[in-house]
Amino acid sequence: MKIGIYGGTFNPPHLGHMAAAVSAANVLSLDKLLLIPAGVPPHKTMAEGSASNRQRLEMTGLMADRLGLKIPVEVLSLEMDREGKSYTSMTLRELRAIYPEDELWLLMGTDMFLTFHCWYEPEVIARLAGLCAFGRTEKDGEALFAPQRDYLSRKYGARIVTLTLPNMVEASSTQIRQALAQGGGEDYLDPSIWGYILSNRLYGTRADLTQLSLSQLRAVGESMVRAKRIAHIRGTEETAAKMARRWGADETEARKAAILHDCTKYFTLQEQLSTCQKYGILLDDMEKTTLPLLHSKSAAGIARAVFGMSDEVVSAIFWHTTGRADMTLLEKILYIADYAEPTRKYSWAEQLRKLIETDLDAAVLRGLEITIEHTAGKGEPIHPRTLEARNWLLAHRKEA
Ligand code: DGI
Ligand code: FE
Ligand code: FE
Repeated sequence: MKIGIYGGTFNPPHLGHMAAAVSAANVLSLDKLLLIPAGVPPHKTMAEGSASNRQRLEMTGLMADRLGLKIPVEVLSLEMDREGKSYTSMTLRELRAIYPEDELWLLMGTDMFLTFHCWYEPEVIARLAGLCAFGRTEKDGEALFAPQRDYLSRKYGARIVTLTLPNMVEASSTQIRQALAQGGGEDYLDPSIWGYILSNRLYGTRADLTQLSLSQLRAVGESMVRAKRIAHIRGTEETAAKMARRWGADETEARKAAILHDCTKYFTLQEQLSTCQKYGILLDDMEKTTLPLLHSKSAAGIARAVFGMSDEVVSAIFWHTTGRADMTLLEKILYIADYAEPTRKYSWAEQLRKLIETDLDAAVLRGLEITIEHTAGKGEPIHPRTLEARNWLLAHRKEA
């Protein structure tokens, strides 16, 4: 197995790191990638708003998920956990013990590559791993790399691969932190990592979470979920926005409801229950034990208490999984945008996409029926609110 090892302070991880990791994984045909945030001495983390080790670890976890690689990408805390001085040669010795048979490749930027011979125990590093250096800009091409490559391979017998990443974002974490403190920086960051920084008020960002712009709210919401759910959430937002224009609801409110509707989807049962308790949301017995039903409740609690959403938005999120009798316009829009959005590939989704343009109640009714069939098909109990929602529409909806 070929294993890439990418260390850094990741303070914060930015698009340059991500482009480098993806290119190296492809060029080297890696089977696995390890991301290793460096330990930072405590005195260096004292600056106000600086990220803690745990926060850098979490941001690196977001980066791992957002790379979109097909291979496993793991985040290791071994350097952060180490007491005292920490050297790459120590890390490689530990990894060699875990992976005795595998081919290790150490990924590094130009600066690191050019000073490699000054590191602690370069001969140990070169014996345990191949070196993969990537130029940050077109400028650090062959002219810079070639002499060092010859020197290191002669002196240490190092195996070396160098690559230049064209069109790569040229930015350093230091510059990005400065930009963040002045209200910018998002152009250099994956949206989820920008959202994580805003919601944790890192690097002097000082966001008021109840007053976020739509793009900030979107980023913060995305930072709470896995990469694979983001397309669904964006699709739901655009569908809800279109429906709001079509049916006369407030488009911004529809967008906010959609952005947050699944933000707690990956909470564990315990996290769902404690979030609901924290925000005073009462649950019935079925909800307490049915994980898929809980995320709408916990997300509504967070939408209200953390993000200061209006009652209309909170209620749309609260009812988006089961629906209820006599739903508001915004509740209907979110309920059915969730099913009709473009990434839903079921055959019924195409039918719903037509219905949401012509007959809103018929679309919601169809969505409820699909849920009931689907849930019954899995042998799971159907929530009473779902049945009430359907029955209410059967009794009250005006035929189009
Ligand atoms: O969160 P999404 O996947 O985007 O969609 P959603 O919030 O509508 O959740 C769908 C899940 O909820 C799906 O696994 C089915 C489940 N669900 C919806 N209504 C009911 C239900 N599960 C039970 N047991 N009873 C229901 O009435
Ligand atoms: Fe949902
Ligand atoms: Fe959803």
